[in-house]
Amino acid sequence: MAIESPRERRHEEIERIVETKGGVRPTRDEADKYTVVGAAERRTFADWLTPIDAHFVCHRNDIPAADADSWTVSLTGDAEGSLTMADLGDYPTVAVAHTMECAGNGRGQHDPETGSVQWGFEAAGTAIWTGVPVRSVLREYGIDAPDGRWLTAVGGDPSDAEDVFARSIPLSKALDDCVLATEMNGQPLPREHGFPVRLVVPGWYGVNNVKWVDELRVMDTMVREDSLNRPGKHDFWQQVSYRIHPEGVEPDVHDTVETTDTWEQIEGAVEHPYTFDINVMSVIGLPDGEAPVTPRDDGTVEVRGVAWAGDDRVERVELSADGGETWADAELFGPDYAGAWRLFQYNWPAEAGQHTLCSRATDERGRRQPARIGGPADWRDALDDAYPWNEGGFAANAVEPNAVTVEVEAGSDSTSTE
Ligand SMILES: Nc1nc2c(c(=O)[nH]1)N[C@H]1C(S)=C(S)[C@@H](COP(=O)(O)O)O[C@H]1N2
Ligand SMILES: [Mo]
Repeated sequence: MAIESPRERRHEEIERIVETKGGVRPTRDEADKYTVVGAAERRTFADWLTPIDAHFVCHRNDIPAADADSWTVSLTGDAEGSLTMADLGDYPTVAVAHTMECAGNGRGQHDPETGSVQWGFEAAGTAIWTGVPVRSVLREYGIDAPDGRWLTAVGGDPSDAEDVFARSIPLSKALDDCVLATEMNGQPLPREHGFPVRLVVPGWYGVNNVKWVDELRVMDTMVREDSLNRPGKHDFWQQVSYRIHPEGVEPDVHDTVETTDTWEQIEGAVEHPYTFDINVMSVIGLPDGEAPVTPRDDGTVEVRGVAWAGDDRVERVELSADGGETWADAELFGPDYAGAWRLFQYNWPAEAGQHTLCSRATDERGRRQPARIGGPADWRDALDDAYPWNEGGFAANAVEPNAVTVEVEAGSDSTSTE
């Protein structure tokens, strides 16, 4: 579909989103191609639920003019049918917690720069998504076992580059915990988040969570060129973009992969990894470095933040107040749902002066966030202490770039001992 002035329309859209939401701000998009806004404040990461107002937005095309009365989701491939929103409304709903993180989160920390959207850590948020389990719908159409197949979800957003927004996830994941969501945090799904219906894939990178779903196709393989019965190019978002690879490489196209654990792929299971299950990550929410902090009477400052690890549990979070030289264990607390982040808390014995606070999380498989991002020449050699610099700047989860500089003022106790 040709669009007359996508660039201007997108800028207007970004302004509109920033204005109505209030808790987000635009992020630098080097190529000027995406509608992107991220959490405006670090303190967003000190609470478990991200209000819609502060939840980031990321998409490539214009938001489709969707009318819930006429919107349909076609079922194709091994399942054949068509669902109106009223049909979808006949199924019982469930609510799932999901930490949405754009696979490009942290891209701005790549040196040299990779182009595209220069996210820091602001493209992550946790919401409660209400909708119909994918398994309830597919069962009606005779699909009740994965059998190694894939589910491809296609967005109804008009494409200005011929590339249909189509993403495939294993049918096993789809039948396990994915939902066709129509509500976000108890509110009707906002248009920029996928109205009238989006796929929610708990614990998996944002890109898998297709907004404005208008087709669900059950297939033996991931989406490839010509997989779909519609015009346009089909495989860009699955097989080309959102792949992790060194500079100047064209990722090879796969029908299927042995593991959808992104970190296992990065460690070598797949030559040019796909961005599926989210890598272990953490962000400090408070103190946010915006103003000096004063220790409490006991001499400590509360450090609070969030840590997540996709399908895996967060095992441990450590805090450093000296830029990563020494570490102490933080305490995990609060809601504990598969696919969503955990809160962490640390009572920091804070001395007056300036400090560099870092957090690092470890998942249940013992995989810990790397300290920094490597250089373009290193690729997988960077692993162990550095995240592999990759051409698209995907799935980075390094510790040091997310440090927060905090000024601690002398507390009442320390003044009295002077
Ligand atoms: N149809 C469609 N779905 C999409 C996208 C898109 O461009 N088109 N962007 C994806 C990407 S890259 C991300 S990070 C998430 C962001 O979801 P949010 O805007 O609700 O936070 O939506 C995903 N779903
Ligand atoms: Mo994304």
